[in-house]
Amino acid sequence: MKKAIVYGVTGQDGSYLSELLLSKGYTVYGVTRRTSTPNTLRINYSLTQKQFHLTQGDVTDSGSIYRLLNEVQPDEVYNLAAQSHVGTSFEQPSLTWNVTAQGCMNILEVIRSMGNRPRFYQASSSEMFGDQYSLYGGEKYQDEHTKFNPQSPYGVAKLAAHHSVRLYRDSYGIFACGGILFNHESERRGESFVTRKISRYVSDLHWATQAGRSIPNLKLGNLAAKRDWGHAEDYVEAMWLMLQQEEPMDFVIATGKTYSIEDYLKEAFQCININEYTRHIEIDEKLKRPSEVPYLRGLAHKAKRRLNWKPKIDFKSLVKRMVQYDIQSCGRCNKGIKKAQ
Ligand code: NAP
Ligand code: G4F
Repeated sequence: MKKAIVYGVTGQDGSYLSELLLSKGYTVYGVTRRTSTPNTLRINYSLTQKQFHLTQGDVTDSGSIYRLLNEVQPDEVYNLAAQSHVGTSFEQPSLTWNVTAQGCMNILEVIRSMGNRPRFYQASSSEMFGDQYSLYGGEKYQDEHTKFNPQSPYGVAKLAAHHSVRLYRDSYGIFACGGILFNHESERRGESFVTRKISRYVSDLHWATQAGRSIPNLKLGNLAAKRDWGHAEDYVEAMWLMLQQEEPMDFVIATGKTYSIEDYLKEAFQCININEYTRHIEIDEKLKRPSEVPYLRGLAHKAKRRLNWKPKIDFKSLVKRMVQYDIQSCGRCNKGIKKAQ
């Protein structure tokens, strides 16, 4: 039976990946930071499984990484830990660097020192491609050969980590892969990311309308940016597949289709039969970033060819799933409040 360590287990991807690994018979060691109150909501299912162990640690603390990896002697290590919010990275660049770039290097260094070296997955990001307009002057897809041009402290930190993975693979023969994943969302997406912010608002609006109430408009930043959005459940499968190959290498994981924030808004509001969504939206200049990534569209041909991977959930189904989930969970919560009263 294989053993895997998952850094960032309490996050969106960490929770889906743990479930996938458990379903494949792995023993999973999920690493979580010390928090003053529990933040294990997303891993409630994994916590009920005998083969799942939750352990405390932090990617900025090399000693804790050293002890855990040497004690567990895992077959695979997945580094999903990051300060993953691009907007926040402009406000907290040093923290973003320490966690997102240095954290990856810390794990690689421990792996380098080990006798039985585990395979390593690094959560690289399409944010590393950054602004492709200024490079190519138009809308162009991105793949493993595209030049990187990051536009945020987050993108810069992810690129440093990505290059570290390549360097340690080439220099020391470590089995390390960088999965360049394009945006992927889900019912478990953090609430400050744009898709979940919108699905939660649509749900609130639905229930407020049912109750004959109105709610304040939704404040958003740049609506013109385009993203290649997939579902996280599909994407964690690609992470696992990368570590099952004979040779370590990097892969782009994407749907190949791109949509603007406006497209997402339209689709989400249509789920509650509202076509005129603009009267519910307000542009807040403070939510616009000092530098933006205007266009992302990935081509995952290599992943299709070598991993036999392709996404199953398309854009429309993704939006519908997110909105319906929020409406249903908010509905349960409303009923709960009524009962308590
Ligand atoms: P997420 O929900 O924000 O999860 C990030 C995880 O990292 C959380 O479990 C967080 O713990 C943990 N973490 C933060 N700082 C840490 C530290 N110092 N030590 C240990 N753990 C720490 O992100 P996600 O959407 O699941 O994404 C997973 C990874 O893929 C991230 O590295 C992200 O940058 C990258 N990525 C994501 C996407 C996407 O579209 N989702 C695309 C490309 C790449 P807490 O719960 O305690 O905060
Ligand atoms: O949802 P977002 O914050 O995701 P972003 O910046 O694309 O980053 C996500 O995907 C990356 C992969 O490309 C990951 F590496 C990263 O960890 C993260 O998961 O913003 C998407 C777009 C941006 O153009 C942003 O400017 O939506 C725009 N936006 C407009 N209004 C907003 C808002 N973004 C957020 N978060 N909040 C808004 O109110």
